[in-house]
Amino acid sequence: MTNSDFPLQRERLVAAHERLLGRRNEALAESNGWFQRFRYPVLTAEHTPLYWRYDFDPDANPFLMERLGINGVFNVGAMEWNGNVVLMARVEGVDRKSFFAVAESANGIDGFRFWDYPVVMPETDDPETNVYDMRLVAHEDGWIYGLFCAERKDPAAAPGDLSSAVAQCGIARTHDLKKWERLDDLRTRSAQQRNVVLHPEFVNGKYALYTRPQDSFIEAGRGGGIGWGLAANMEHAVIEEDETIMDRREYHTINEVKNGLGPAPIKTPKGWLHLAHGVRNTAAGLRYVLYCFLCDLAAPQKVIAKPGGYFLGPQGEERVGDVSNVTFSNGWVRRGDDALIYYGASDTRTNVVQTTVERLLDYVLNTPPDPLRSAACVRQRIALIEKNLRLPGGGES
Ligand code: BGC
Ligand code: BMA
Repeated sequence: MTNSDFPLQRERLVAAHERLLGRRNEALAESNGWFQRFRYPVLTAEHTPLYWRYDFDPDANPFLMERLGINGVFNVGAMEWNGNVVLMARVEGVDRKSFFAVAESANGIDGFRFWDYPVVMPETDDPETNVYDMRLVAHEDGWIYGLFCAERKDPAAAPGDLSSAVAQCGIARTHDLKKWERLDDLRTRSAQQRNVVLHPEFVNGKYALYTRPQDSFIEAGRGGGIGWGLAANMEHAVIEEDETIMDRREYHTINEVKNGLGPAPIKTPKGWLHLAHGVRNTAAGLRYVLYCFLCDLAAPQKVIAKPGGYFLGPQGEERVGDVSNVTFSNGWVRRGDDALIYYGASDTRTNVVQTTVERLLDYVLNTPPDPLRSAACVRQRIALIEKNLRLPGGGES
């Protein structure tokens, strides 16, 4: 059968896609001074090239239908690239498998376009089923590393259990973000690893890795939080010792159930600035929020400042998606004093907030820590209230 409307339908499709890619983003009114939110996501499933999804051959596809749908684009790694911003997106097909693809923009706030092809990531001898959440790091050894979660069905799963999985840290490196050399998966003493991040500098001549030891696929179990360990090389990366837990999970906080590092830290004169995610349980399921902390420049595993509570949580439309109530970040970019923070909202789309390193430092250094008990929180707030009420005009005029 033939479809005489095919050319017109195709034209409309392309025009609508171009309108989406060309849409300027709009800064939303600021709320708390920590960052600036924007009206539109920077990447969604609809941003992926049409030729990744449709078959444009009128004979083979007279109805001009999608042949390979995309479910979501979220949890992006990020870096500067020839003066532009590139995002290493987790693109998830409607078949639930994720893959990586690079999208580039001049200002990092709108105008993101995917490169022609997704990343062809080589497999190891033990091929994983799914890959996701890549952290991109330009290491001082001269390579760009991509560390990501490589997930395989748990070989020990009981017959009929088709959900139990083993998460490990996949490692690959590149010079051009196109041709990737796959290295061995990271080996640690922990049964599971997700959210592993490479520190951008050598530490005592070794590669330093932020880890997240877990007993099982979903439960942290004895895994106490964000870990830290050293590896002699990246070709066959092994953390021989038990990882040091540098940021612990705590009862009745935003990271009670689990936590994990976001992107690699930003180096500032006052310390290594970190963004992480914390997960707590609720009657409506897990809630993922982002939080910040600062580490010692000379001893990057030592936390020196940690504000209480979350820095950024899902809000409005962001709250709803494939996995609702989730903000997750594995990518940010420093451009001069500006910082662009990318985050996946509810495992569906990618959003950005803009701030400055100066603001982030002020935030981490001057936001009081979590006092861990209601009564102590009230004392903390009263100290602020009293201080303000002593100011001329009660602090409000
Ligand atoms: C999903 C991840 C998720 C993990 C734990 C994986 O199968 O792809 O997005 O973080 O399960 O829930
Ligand atoms: C995880 C992450 C993310 C995801 C989140 C919520 O454990 O690794 O991929 O955004 O769960 O599903």
